[in-house]
Amino acid sequence: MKLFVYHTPELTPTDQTPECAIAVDVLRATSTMATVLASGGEAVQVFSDLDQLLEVSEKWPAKHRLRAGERGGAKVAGFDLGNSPLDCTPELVQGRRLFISTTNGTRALKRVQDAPIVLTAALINRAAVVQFLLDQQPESVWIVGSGWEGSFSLEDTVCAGAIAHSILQHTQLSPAALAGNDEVISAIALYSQWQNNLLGLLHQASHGQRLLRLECHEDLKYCSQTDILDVLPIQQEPGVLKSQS
Ligand code: 3SL
Repeated sequence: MKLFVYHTPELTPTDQTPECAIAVDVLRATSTMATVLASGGEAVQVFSDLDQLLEVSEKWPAKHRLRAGERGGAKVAGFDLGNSPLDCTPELVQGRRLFISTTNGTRALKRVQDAPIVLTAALINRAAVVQFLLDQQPESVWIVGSGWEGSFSLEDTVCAGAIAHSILQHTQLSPAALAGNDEVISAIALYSQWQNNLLGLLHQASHGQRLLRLECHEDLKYCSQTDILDVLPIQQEPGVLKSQS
């Protein structure tokens, strides 16, 4: 297995596709997706465009759908939810499909949706993702951070590092043997430095600070936890993720 880390969707090569692509948006899209599926949501369907989301979800029975829209960290007017994982309780999401569009996270997923295997990862479901990689041994794996409007995000790269670090712990591989690019080594270094204070790192992150200004402190706390959900969001058809059982 060769692992590649890309800090943003824009940095991924346009002339190649990996066997397995993993989209990461710790704050907060992929944390929300993992939470919805762990809470019994039927599926998560992602859209870059809000109008398209409304059009497609309109064809779905109202009692079986939830519409989540986020722009600039805030809930889009008229949608059921914004992008807080804490709103996705089993009572609310059980048996329903979440139609979601967020500023960066859904864009990252769209960028890699043609890969044969597409997963989403966050710190909260890191162990499930690592277990899948260890079991399936895909030849090439891209971890793609969502970043923020084209630039690097600490929280996505630390999650990439958490995944790589855990793979190294479970295998005999050396960092150099696992790494397909230098970003993997730097992501491992970032995680190694902050692994005991991930909440502290999210407080340093520019998007973490944006969310704190929006009074989302509890979201940061929740998203900074590792391995609390045993759920693997895996793409079933382009843009539709379900939990692999
Ligand atoms: O950019 C995104 O996709 C979001 O996850 C942003 S936010 O955390 O909902 O503000």
